[in-house]
Amino acid sequence: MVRLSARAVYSLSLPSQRLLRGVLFLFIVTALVLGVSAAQAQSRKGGKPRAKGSPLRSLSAPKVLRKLDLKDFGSQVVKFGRLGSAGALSALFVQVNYDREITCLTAVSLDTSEVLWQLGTPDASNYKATSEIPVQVFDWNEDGFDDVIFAQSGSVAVVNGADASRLASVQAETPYSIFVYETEQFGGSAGLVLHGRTSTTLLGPNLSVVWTRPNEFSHFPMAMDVDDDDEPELLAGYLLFRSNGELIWDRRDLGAHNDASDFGDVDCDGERDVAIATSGKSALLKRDGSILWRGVENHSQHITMGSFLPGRCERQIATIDRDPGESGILRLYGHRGKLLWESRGHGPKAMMTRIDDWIPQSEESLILVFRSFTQPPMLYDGKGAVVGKLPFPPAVVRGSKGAAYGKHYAQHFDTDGDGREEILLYNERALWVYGNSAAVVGASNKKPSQALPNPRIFNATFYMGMQ
Ligand SMILES: [Ca+2]
Ligand SMILES: [Ca+2]
Ligand SMILES: [Ca+2]
Ligand SMILES: [Ca+2]
Repeated sequence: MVRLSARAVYSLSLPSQRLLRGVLFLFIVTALVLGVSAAQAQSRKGGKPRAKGSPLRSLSAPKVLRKLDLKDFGSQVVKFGRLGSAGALSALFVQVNYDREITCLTAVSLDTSEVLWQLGTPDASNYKATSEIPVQVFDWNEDGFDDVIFAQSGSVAVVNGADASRLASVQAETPYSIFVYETEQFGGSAGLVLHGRTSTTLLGPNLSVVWTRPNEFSHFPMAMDVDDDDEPELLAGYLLFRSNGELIWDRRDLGAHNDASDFGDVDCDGERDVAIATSGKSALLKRDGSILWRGVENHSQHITMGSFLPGRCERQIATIDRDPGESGILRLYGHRGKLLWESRGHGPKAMMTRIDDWIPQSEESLILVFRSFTQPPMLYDGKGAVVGKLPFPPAVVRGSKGAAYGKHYAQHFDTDGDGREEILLYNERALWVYGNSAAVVGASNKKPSQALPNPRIFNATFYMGMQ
């Protein structure tokens, strides 16, 4: 490179100095432009690990598709499905009182914002939820449109999703959570699991009790076929049951309680594995219940497995740690339990979920971290880089001093059938739908995995991160 000393420059005439400075300026600008372009090209090829805070990838930038204002029926508990007489893609807003009793259900079309029906009396002060609420949206009577299953006033009821007319109900103690169990034992119809604080009960399609077992507190069951016989077993807390109620294994030694769980073949040995956030150190189990490895968390709250590092048969495991001192730590582990990276400071109430179909024609999963009070929801890739920031505005919400991101929540599925997931964010004031701003180029080579009906949506839980 040519070097010019300051003395040599100032020995030139004034017009020559200006000319030289202009040439230098153009040189620097050109070099910067070429450098950024080369870095972006390298980033797109994925050949170089991106540092945290590197430019967002052009294929993953989120944009707002629409926004719904929630008037007096807003809630922090929202379920999704096809409701109303035409089966419109809808949100069901669930208001509860301080005793976790459901006080109002409001079905709203996501396309038109029209209120399709309302059951109960809306009250804007009943927006709050601090735990699971026993309600799900699922096609219980198998007519092709979703219905609403919920516990209220000592009974479990099913109302027709078309008009909220009652289809069935049975007396039952209010469970902590309701789970739709797609077991084969009822000739193709689903059963309902009432998961309580002291027991787990399976109801048949006619809402009669099939079996009930004592259990300890946990948030939400999960169905998984551990032995590949096409009949899913039921993980309820730390107990794994066959669909007939027979106990397969008991891992109550793992920790306080099962906060969240996920399953899939992490180590690519052909057998599904079970990941559990234990309120302590995360655990990955073989399907026989034996421990493969434990994580490093103080309070593992959310856990999910995915192809965050695409192109490998093995999968990785992401967790959120509610560490009391270092609250809100996002971690990613390799399939053998090696800690790959961690990201701190997401806040004490941070949540996380896996997004599978965001980047077009890609098998790459991303991690959505949300409910941080200090920043909008972010999409992370498997190398710990932020690859998308949701344009979610801080808002003055009830209970917050001034504008903050607050206790917003997230859900995600393919709302328009283009094979890509949309992300839905909501607080008690409004619901936003976000899509990927990148254009779809060519036909998708993927089978849409996130369209409705989707077991992850009809078995949605407050304690996300799981299947
Ligand atoms: Ca139905
Ligand atoms: Ca099975
Ligand atoms: Ca395995
Ligand atoms: Ca879509």
